[in-house]
Amino acid sequence: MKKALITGVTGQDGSYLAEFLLEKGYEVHGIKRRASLFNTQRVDHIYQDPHTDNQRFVLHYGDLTDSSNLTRILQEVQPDEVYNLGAQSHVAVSFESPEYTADVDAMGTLRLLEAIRLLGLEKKTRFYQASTSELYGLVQETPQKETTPFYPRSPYAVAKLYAYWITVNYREAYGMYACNGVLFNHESPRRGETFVTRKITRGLANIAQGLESCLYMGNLDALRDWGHAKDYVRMQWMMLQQDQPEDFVVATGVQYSVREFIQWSAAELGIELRFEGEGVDETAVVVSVSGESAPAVKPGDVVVKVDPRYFRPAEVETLLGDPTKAKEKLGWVPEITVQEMCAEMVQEDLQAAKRHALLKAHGHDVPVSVEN
Ligand code: NDP
Ligand code: GDR
Repeated sequence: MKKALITGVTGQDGSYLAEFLLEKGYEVHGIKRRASLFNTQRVDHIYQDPHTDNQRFVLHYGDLTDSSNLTRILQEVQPDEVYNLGAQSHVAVSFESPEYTADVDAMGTLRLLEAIRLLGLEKKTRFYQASTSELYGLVQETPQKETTPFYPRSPYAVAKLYAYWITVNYREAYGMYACNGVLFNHESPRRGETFVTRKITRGLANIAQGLESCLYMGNLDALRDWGHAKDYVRMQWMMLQQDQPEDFVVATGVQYSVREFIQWSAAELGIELRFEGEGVDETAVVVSVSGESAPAVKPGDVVVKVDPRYFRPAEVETLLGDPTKAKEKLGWVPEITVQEMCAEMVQEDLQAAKRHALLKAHGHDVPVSVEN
């Protein structure tokens, strides 16, 4: 039985990858951080009691800032494959916490690679690094492919640039099977609440149910190539099953704006929106409402406003990936369209908002967290 170790197992991708590898028959080990509240919601459904026989999903406490603990876990598990998905992954937050972001995202990658090497696992353990389209930043070529030059635009992207190159370096210097997946944005109902897609689907679902009144957004003109996390974790695994390690761009090859994602999400709730005004004065106004999903909304309501606090000190305006290499060499094609994904996310957030609204109607006024 193959063994995999996943850093960031409690995150969006970590949870889908753990499910995927369990289905493939792997023994899956994940590193979770100690937190004052439970932070395992995304993997609770696959949790296995350590007191049962044949446990195939095992969680270890650990942190990418602590090499002694990474070394101990690697020594204990002796994994065939390591997926380094753990990161301070929020671009805007990286401007607030640049040093921590570098420690986790850049140095954390080095700590893992070095631990593999020092333990003598460099010929046994295959390594996947969660690299990112943010490396392209101020884009030098469109669409972006494996050979496109990088121009990172945030402390997050600069940290990930180090991680990208240290992964290449360990491959070239020590013959490790180590590779980078340069993944474009990928989302799902499990996406963190403060990334733009989930902020939109959750915010509009809450507004539809009367739990919030307005969604405050940053740059509506940003263009992204969005895919579904389920499709993208499959590719993470495929990259570690080749004869030779290589880096791959993973993308859909289609881009849309944040404004379009807002329109689709509203439409899924039966709300037709019109964008009015320009720049910081731009708003989205309700034109009409149909169906049962949005009882709290009426024509003329302003449901989206721009708030400059969500602008970034340096923005990545446009990203569009070219997944040709992934298609031709690995036969990878995304199966879920961005519109299908958006509908799935809205429906899940709507169910949650309805439950919340029901509690509220019965006097249980649980506050809605709108921090973003
Ligand atoms: P999430 O933010 O959902 O998950 C990040 C994970 O990293 C969480 O499990 C988090 O733990 C963990 N983590 C954070 N800090 C540390 C630390 N100091 N030590 C150990 N673990 C830590 O990200 P995604 O699942 O969306 O992304 C997975 C990876 O892919 C990340 O590296 C991200 O940068 C990268 N990426 C993501 C893309 C996307 O569109 N989703 C695109 C390209 C790259 P906790 O749950 O406790 O917070
Ligand atoms: P990104 O994702 O920065 O691309 O990083 P995010 O969803 O945060 O932003 C995408 C674009 O939307 C614009 N935007 C807003 N973003 C947020 N979060 N909140 C807003 O209110 C808002 N309004 C507009 C942003 O300015 C940006 O242009 C994600 C992360 O998952 C990274 O870890 C990963 O590496 C990259 O995707 C690929």
